[in-house]
Amino acid sequence: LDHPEEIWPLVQMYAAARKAKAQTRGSPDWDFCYSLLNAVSRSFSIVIQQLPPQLRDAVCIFYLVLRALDTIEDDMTIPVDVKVPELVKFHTRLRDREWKYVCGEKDYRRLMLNYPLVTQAFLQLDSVHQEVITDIARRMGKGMAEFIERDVETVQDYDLYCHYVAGLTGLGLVHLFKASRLEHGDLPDDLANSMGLFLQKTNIIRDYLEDINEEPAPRMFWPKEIWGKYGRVLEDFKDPANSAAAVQCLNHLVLNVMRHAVRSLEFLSRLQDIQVFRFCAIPQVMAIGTLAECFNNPQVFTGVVKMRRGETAKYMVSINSMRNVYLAFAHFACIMIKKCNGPAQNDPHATELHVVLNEVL
Ligand code: RWZ
Repeated sequence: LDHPEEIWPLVQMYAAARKAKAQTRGSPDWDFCYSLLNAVSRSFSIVIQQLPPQLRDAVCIFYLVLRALDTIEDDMTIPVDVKVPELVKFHTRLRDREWKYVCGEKDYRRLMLNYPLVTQAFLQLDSVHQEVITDIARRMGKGMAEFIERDVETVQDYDLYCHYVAGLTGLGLVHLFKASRLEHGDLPDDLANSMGLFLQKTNIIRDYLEDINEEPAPRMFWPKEIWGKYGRVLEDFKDPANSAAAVQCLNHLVLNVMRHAVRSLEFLSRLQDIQVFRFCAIPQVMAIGTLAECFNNPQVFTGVVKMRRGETAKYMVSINSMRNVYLAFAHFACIMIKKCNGPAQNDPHATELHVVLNEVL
């Protein structure tokens, strides 16, 4: 811990996670699903587990199903002519109790090895929930397959790829919320998509170094239409000699993702159920916090940039109302504005960034 006062939010957070864990059924399928969710994504596990029971199970399985699809997409040892049909057919495997496709590494491999337990849990969900998950897996698999065969080049490609891998998740979640009768309002696809894009693009920006060093081959999602203005090849940004250009490119991508912030806030403001609201809002606040850390920060090209653990915990417990979300967004927008007026004042897009940041103040 960086500071002793950071311990209290952490204590509360872990106490909540333990309590939620104790609520699992003691059946091998559901216990496996929740423990794997916990291993794969600690922060999603916490926000998923605070959902009302009828929705919690569906979202847990939705996450693991998409994570399995993602594991196939990410495994660069699978030949393209095997991977593409596997992604396209993935949705047809969801009802097959025997199906598994062992690939990926570490916890992801454990997910794929034990996939029949996910299927067993999936088949216990309400049929409406099963249909939503199947429909999204079908569209996502098809979209991923499209981008196995071509690269993300233009900003339009970037938005489309992120729509497939994250925006569709937002659309699916809205269907699950409505099917569970927790949300009744108007939640248009475009707003749900923006919420997904805000998270996905933030991860793509933050994970530059991890992705470019990926073995056996890197897979990059930074659009050439943007990075091409700052370098000849993406690898060049790793070289400290190109730090100035790399940071300008990074700032351009931050500007690009911040254009989704207003629609993401609009989406959150339309939610009615407090637990659904927290589930959606916490990751959005973490994302803008991560963007504020990454903005104008050359460390993105040399290591991992993350929010401090205590800060994460603080937001996990404090996001209880739209007012707190606006305050958190304004706080992180201010941090970026200060960087614009100080160290990043010569950035080519400082003016445009000011405009989008002012929209969330
Ligand atoms: C059902 C809450 C694993 C999420 C999608 C499923 C598969 C995209 C990877 C998400 C935050 C990183 C998790 C942006 C959404 N492939 N990106 C629920 C899932 C960011 C989450 C992860 C996306 C996703």
